[in-house]
Amino acid sequence: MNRMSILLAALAFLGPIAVPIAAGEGSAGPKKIPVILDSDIGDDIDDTWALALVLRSPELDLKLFVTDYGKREYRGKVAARFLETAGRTDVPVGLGLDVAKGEGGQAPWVKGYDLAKYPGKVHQDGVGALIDMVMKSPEKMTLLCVGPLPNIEAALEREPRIAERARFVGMHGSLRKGYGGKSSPDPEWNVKADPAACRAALSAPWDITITPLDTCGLVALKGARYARIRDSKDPVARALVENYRAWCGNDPGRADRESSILFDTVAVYLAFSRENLVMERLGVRVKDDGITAIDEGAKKMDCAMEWKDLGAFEEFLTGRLAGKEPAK
Ligand SMILES: [Ca+2]
Repeated sequence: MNRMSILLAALAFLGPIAVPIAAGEGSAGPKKIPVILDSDIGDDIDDTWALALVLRSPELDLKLFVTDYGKREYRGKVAARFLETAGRTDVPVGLGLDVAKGEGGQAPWVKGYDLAKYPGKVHQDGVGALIDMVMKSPEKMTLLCVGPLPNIEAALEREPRIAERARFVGMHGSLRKGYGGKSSPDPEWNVKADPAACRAALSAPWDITITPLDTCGLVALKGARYARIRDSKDPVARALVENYRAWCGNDPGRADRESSILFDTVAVYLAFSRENLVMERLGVRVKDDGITAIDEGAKKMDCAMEWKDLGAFEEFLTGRLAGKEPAK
């Protein structure tokens, strides 16, 4: 062996140890995927689980968090305090469109938190920050959207070229199944809350991947899996459980037993993997009543329609969120 071949052999030997490997199909290799998370965090608790999963997924590089669907100060505080707890104040927080006022179930967790003191950047024009981030990114940006979509409609109007420079991954719709695995579709909340905005996002000329209720509506952690997260000492897991306890409000026992339905976590997973999912390429039309109809004449998108192994996904999610394995 000459010196070069010894070196190559050594690298080949060290490779799996020294180089982080991105897991799952759909990832291009060890390079991280740049993502912007557009979320209605602070209403249903699953957005907080989704943010935790983004922060605990080495495949993803969170570039910006943007609050969507109003309540911008409140949602901004939940995101900022969560990022601060996770040691990720490098992530800017953008405040999205002011389409609704108020707070939600996680208000006790941010009582007294001053958004102006967030050590990272806070953008008052979150839609503008999103557009800038997409337009200036050297690589195609992933817009990870887990709420109603007023920001995305506004961003497409202000700068249509974002559709050439980003792909859309979202938790939207209900195609063959409804809430709780029901055998007919429902108007899914993220669509029904603003059907016109959803139609704008799901007809823009970008690549689209969605998890409708057909798959995301079935994910919940119970028993030993949930207990690993509930009892974890990991700071992100602890912040997650604190938020969940606040959100459970007058049913505190629920946070001891099990998670709620974790819809949005499936969109995060789809940003880097499809391994456990059966994907179909379908035309999807957004109707005014919030129904998303399969329509071969409509814009085609990759839809996660069934689980190959839901248990394997729940185990994966638990491992990511519980942090280090507890000592046996
Ligand atoms: Ca959401």
